[in-house]
Amino acid sequence: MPGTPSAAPGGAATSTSVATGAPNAGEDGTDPSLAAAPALRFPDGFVWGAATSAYQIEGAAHVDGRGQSVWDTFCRIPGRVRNGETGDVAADHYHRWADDLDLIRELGLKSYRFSVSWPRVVPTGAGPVNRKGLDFYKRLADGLRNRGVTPMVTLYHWDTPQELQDLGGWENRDTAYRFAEYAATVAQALGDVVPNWLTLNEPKTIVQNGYLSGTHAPGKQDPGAAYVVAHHQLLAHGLAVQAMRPHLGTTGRIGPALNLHPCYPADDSPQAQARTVLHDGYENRLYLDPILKGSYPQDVLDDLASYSPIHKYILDGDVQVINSPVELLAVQYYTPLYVTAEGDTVTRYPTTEAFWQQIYPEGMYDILMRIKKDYGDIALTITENGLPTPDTLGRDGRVRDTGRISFLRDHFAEAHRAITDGVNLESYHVWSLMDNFEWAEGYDQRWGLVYVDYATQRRIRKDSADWYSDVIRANGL
Ligand code: IFM
Repeated sequence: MPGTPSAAPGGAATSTSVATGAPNAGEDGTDPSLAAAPALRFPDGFVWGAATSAYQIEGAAHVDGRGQSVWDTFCRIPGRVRNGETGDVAADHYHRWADDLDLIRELGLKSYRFSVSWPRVVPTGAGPVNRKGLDFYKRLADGLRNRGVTPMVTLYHWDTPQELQDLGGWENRDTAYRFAEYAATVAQALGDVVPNWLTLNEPKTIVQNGYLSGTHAPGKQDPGAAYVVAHHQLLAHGLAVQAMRPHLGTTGRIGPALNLHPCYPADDSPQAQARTVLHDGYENRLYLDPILKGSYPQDVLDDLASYSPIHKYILDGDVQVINSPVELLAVQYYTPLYVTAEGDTVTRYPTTEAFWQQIYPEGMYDILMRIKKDYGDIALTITENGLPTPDTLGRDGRVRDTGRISFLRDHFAEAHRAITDGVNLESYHVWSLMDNFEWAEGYDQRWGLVYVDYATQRRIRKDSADWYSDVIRANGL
């Protein structure tokens, strides 16, 4: 299984190193250098935003008819989530949504990416629609529009309804059809207010963390099944695109949200080079090729033949469905991967509190340029980029997350370089708007621009939030 990846977001962390740097934030948290004309100006109309997902912030797990998801189940298995934490309350966004939207407006965000909880809308995954659940997202989307913020909706951010999991989850082809029905329901309800739609968030993380390492729900370690799960998710993407289309008018755009990893050989040996090509196949081409080119990468299929029955699950016509036209590609960039002659991955750069994340901003440029080269000029949006930092609330009420400012500045600069070199990048969403439930890490890691004091649910803008507001106002850095 040479391509089996080792780095994926949200796994159990052991590393302690942090991002460093020398940000320019002044005493009041703003960046004086941005008051003048920015050195790196983004194109007019470039859209700045931030992202969250339902299970990570909403809480209200047992409210208004929400069904159970695989994460509700997983969190209750002893030892699976740090400190035994759950998303039951999280940042209580379900109840605090209006204040949170005010905060979004105050920060000056132009786009806000949130996810819809499948079990909140279809509690059993296949049965009747829960009107109260759907109404919550309608309020959210309308509330954003009323505040001048463009909503971007992700339909699946890992919260598979438990009842579907009991029937096999993504191992069961039927789940792809149920997802398409649910996607159509949401598109019908919100299609008039939401212009940008993402089907699945990081299908690769479900494969790697959910079915290879088992560090995420549903917590399996079954390489054979893992790639059946990959295919059924991709099929679900294509079926959803087709099912949603009639509800989105002429302006609604749809795409997948893929976490892409630029892969580099760890040394100059031909073996490392060859392993890197295959690793790239597992990390990137396995998802990009069927969606954007209408074919699975042959080298990955050949490699899979020895340990996964995926071939038997790819039925006639599936790849054409997966290849249904999309208008957007959402890219989530966190880390590069360095591949050895043995096919392992090694760490080259400082990591963050997330052990799998090496700080390498140039990787952002490389992955964007590579998409342009291999997949053309489809509109690109960065839907996630960020890092956890060891944020604490000071006595003065400030959270001085200088590492986050440095990190974002360097990554924004690489995005700017890619735009300058012709990449069709239209927007950038920082992960995350606020601190939240970081899956197997529970609440230990803080990824937000906004600090959440979980004891009181008070929101406090970190220095990075003020700095980001300045960037947005200047449309550059
Ligand atoms: O928090 C996650 C998010 O849910 C998906 N992408 C990676 C983030 C950081 O691990």
